[in-house]
Amino acid sequence: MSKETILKEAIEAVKKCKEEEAVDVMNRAIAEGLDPVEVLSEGFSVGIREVGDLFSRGQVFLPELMLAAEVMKSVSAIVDEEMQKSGKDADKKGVMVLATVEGDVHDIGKGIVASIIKTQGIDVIDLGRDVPADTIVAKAEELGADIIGSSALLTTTMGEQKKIEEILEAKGLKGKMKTIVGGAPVTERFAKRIGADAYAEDAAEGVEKVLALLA
Ligand code: B1M
Repeated sequence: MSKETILKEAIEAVKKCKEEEAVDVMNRAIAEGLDPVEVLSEGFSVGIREVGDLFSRGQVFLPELMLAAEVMKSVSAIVDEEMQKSGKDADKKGVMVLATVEGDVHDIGKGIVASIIKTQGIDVIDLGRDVPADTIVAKAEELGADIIGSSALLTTTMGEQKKIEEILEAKGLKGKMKTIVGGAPVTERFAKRIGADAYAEDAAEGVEKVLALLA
């Protein structure tokens, strides 16, 4: 089966909230030697964003959005498993604390970022979602983290990423502990404005930027 067909099936499975179908598509993609991260980002993620657009136009409602998110969680779990198999022998390069900021429960993208960064020999401590900025910094300090990564999916929660920078500044940790920000409404310009050390548009770029920060 061609990659295009698999990607189309992936998009449809999320849009129709068909969990079993989605898992089957992902397993077939892996069996056929396709890159699961590519299938996730060019297939399933496109599907969930389309559901989000329909939601913002009032054409689907919150329960469907939540069901589609559950489908994403199931396929992301398969990708995570695959990633950990391929990355288990990587040398340890650093410690990263990662979280979705306070007020925000969107954690699918952050989960994908965590799965991929882990494969590079980076210890990723995922604090979950809706995590206050001071908790993120305190945990990073406690664990001696090299990098703090934060994800924000709502325009109303992006300000929490700025708060992280402010706390680091107040504690004299700015520059010593590096920061990377991401999430759909976040931009390179916003990252620069708040003083973050790096911005990544997607998980693949996230890996590149994190490795560059550690180097
Ligand atoms: Co909501 N939501 N949601 N939602 N949701 C959005 C974000 C929205 C754009 C939908 C829309 O209206 N079109 C909109 C935000 C509008 C805005 O702020 N301007 C929205 C809204 C309004 C809401 C609620 C307020 C709805 C309501 O209750 N009325 C509510 C808020 C809850 C809260 O957080 N307090 C809400 C709730 C939910 C669900 C719970 C139903 C569910 C989330 C489930 C979950 O995550 N566990 C959900 C979903 C699924 C979405 C959409 C449809 C999809 C998000 C997603 O998973 N994308 C989203 C629409 C959209 O984004 N276009 C939407 C797929 C994922 C792979 O991509 O997360 O962007 P993404 O991650 C990417 C990159 O951004 C990047 O890499 C990832 C992988 O490539 N990245 C990083 C992300 N973090 C990074 C960190 C990095 C580096 C890269 O370094 C640290």
